[in-house]
Amino acid sequence: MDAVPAAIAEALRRATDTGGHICVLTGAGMSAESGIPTFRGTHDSLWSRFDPMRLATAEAWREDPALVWGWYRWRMQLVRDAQPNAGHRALATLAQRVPLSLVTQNVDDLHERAGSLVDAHVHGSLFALRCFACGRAHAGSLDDYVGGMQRVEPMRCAACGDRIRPGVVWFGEALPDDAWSAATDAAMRCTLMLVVGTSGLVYPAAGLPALARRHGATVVEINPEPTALSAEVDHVWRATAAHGLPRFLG
Ligand code: BV8
Ligand code: ZN
Repeated sequence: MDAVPAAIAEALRRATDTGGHICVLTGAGMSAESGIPTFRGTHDSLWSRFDPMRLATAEAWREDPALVWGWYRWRMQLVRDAQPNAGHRALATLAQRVPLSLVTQNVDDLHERAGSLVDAHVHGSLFALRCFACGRAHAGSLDDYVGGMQRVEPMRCAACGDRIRPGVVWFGEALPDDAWSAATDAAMRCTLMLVVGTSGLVYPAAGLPALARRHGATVVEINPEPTALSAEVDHVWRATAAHGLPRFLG
């Protein structure tokens, strides 16, 4: 799993030598080496008995907001305590050398804390809090969550009194227009797409590699495991984000 496979190194060289544009699509595997559990991997988390597919929904929020908010407060704490890994940092460095658009499905801020400019958070951001009812951004401080697995009563909106929710996209919710158009624009413009750490199961985001390919891009998957996308990419590198991405820097 050491050096970048020749065909992939060649695709990167070709893209950069011809003034091409690279689009990087990241998923939860990007943050795995920072200690953030992935959605579908082996959950080493307190919450493995809860299914994110069930909890990350407006229905779960309506049914038991304190349970869902407790889950998000736990995840926010995890991210706050985590550090960007060598993969996050490598992408920030790569973007200083070649034109690069960063599209992430992740709701953490580890790309930003590594110095990247994120062009699209297609599934929103953990820390962008807003009112569930009126949508008003919550600028106030966070509650006094002390960690661990517990129910936490959500804070209340200063304007309408409804509950404050995390600014993430739940299953069944539309992706933010601006993020989605930035993501599709980057996918259609790029000459090379690197798909890092995603199982390729969640749509419409999982359709971005096929969109890039239809517009002439070479698509490379960087993932230690096979995924739903593996059969439709040009090259596969069974490597992890923190091990593989720094090797793109030469
Ligand atoms: C939409 C935010 C329409 C929340 C997330 C029935 C009803 C309703 C909708 C649907 C339905 N059936 C299908 C759908 C569509 C649905 C969907 O795709 N479902 C799938 C699962 C079947 N999609 C939606 O609902 C989307 N919205 O369609 O709206 C609409 C349109 C107009 C108007 C109204 C509605 C919204 C989807 C967004 C859901 N929100 N996150 C939160 O975080 O709590 S998705 C969630 O999964 C995360 O964002 C995550 O990024 C995303 C995808 O998962 P991955 O990133 O791929 O992570 P995963 O754990 O799966 O895989 C990790 C990978 O990393 C693995 O491959 C592993 O091998 C690899 N890895 C591990 N370690 C490493 C590594 N790689 C590299 N290095 C390592 N070290
Ligand atoms: Zn409100």
